[in-house]
Formats: sequence, C-alpha cells, structure tokens
Amino acid sequence: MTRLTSQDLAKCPDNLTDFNERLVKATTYGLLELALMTAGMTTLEYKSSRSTISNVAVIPFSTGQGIINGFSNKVAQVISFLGLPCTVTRRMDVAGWGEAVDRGSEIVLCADDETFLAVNLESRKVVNNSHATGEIFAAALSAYAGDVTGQIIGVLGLGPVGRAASSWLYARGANLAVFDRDREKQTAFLSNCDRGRIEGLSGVDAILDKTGFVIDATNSGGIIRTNRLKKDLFLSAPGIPLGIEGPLTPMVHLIHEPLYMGVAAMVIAALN
Ligand code: 2YJ
Repeated sequence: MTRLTSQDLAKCPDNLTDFNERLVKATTYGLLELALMTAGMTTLEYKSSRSTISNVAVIPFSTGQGIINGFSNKVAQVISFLGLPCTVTRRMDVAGWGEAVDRGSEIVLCADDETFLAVNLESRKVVNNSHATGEIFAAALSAYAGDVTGQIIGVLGLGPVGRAASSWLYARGANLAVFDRDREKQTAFLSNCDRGRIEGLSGVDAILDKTGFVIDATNSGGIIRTNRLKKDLFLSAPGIPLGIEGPLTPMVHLIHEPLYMGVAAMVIAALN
C-alpha cells in the first residue's frame, strides 16, 4: 500500500467547500451524500447517529516512518466538514489513545505506515481505509453512471481497494472486467468469486477498449495510454500515483484525490 507523503497531501484541496462542489458537478452528489450512499445510510439515519457522537478523535501515530505533516489535521478537517465533532489528540501514539478514551470519544481514527483504521469504541466496529476508499470511489462512479446494473465497469488493480470497489459494484448488478498485472492475484480473485458477471482481461488497454467506466485502483503511474483514451472515459481513481499522466487529465471525467473521500466513507461506516 502506498504511504501518503506530504506532497500527496499538498494535492488535497484546502477548501472543502470547493472540493465538494467539484464532486457535485462530477457525480451530482457531495462528499456526505456519497459516503452515505456508500454505506447504504439515509440522511435521517445519519442525523440520528450523529446526535449520539460527542467526539471523533484523530490520533497522530509516530511509529514507522513517523508523522506526516498535515495528515491528522486534514483527516479531522474532513470529518468536521461532514458535521461531526472532531479533534486531533494533543498526544500521539498510545498516550493519544488514552487521551481519546479519557475524553469519551466514541470513534477514533489513526494510521501507521500500513494500516489506517476508524474504530467505534462502543460498537467495536473497525473500518479499514482501503476498503472504505474502494467503496466510495465505486459509489462515485455509480453516481456518475446513474445506475451500474448491467453496465460493464473496468477495475484496474485487485489489491484491497480494487477488490472492495469490485464487491460494491458487483452487489449492485454491475458486470466487471478486471485486470491486475500480478497474474496470480487476478487468478486468485477470479477463482474466489462467482464468474457469471466477472471477466478477467489481459491488460489495461483491453479494459479501456471494453468500457468507458473505469476504477483505477493501481499504484502505477502512466499506465493509461493516450491512444486508448476515449473522450467520454469516466475514471474514478483512488490509486496513487494516478494511472494517467497529468496533461491528459482534462481529456477524461476524472475523480482523484488521496484522502478526503476515503476518510468520509470510513467515518460514516464507523457510525454504526
Ligand atoms: O499519524 C501520522 O501522521 C502517520 N502515522 C500517518 C501515516 C499514514 N499512513 C499511510 O499513508 C498508510 N499507507 C495507510 C494509508 C491508507 C491510504 N489508503
């Protein structure tokens, strides 16, 4: 899994209202609505859950390669944007956990170099960022497409993010065309699922030839080649780096950002 860098974070728009407007333009839904759609939660259910939350705590973790400047603050910023009371703990690591529990936080979020979790301390529900990220980028694609039932959706990359996106879309009636450059991973994925509506393809170009709706859940830059770009390609891209070169991005309908959508989906899923 890619470890976020401060350069990645610098790409997160500072103004969440602007980011939200861009999401609405692209998908007709804002961040909260997409996160609710991802979790299958109504606005009414959200309001009722929200009223039970006195604090969501974000705990900086210094383990491994250490603190990423701005990470915890950006996580807290997006949670506050969704309307949940949120703070970054003053202390880090285990002491930060103690602080969160002491102050009665119902939900905590923290990340080391490998894993980023939201934990509901009351229900004991644990939500993994990779899973939540795959699902919300799938929901964004579905919102753009209107309805994915019977549509072919391409999924590039079958790690935890790509698999979560695949399951979310499959459960909503999509047909999937999938590719992972690790052939063993692709074979294992295909043998673990009902193949009826899922087809394994031999490369990125084959996916792009097959469909204009694609999830890029790879960690490989530049894999999407200019000569395969269709004008109406919708690319929902949780993967870092982006699979399409920067200058080409105006040519596609693109949803790509490194943090906010995954965090929104995590915290909404952790409410139950
Ligand atoms: O608290 C901090 O500042 C750091 N320990 C944050 C570390 C962030 N962790 C990562 O970037 C991991 N690769 C997990 C992120 C999952 C993104 N899908």
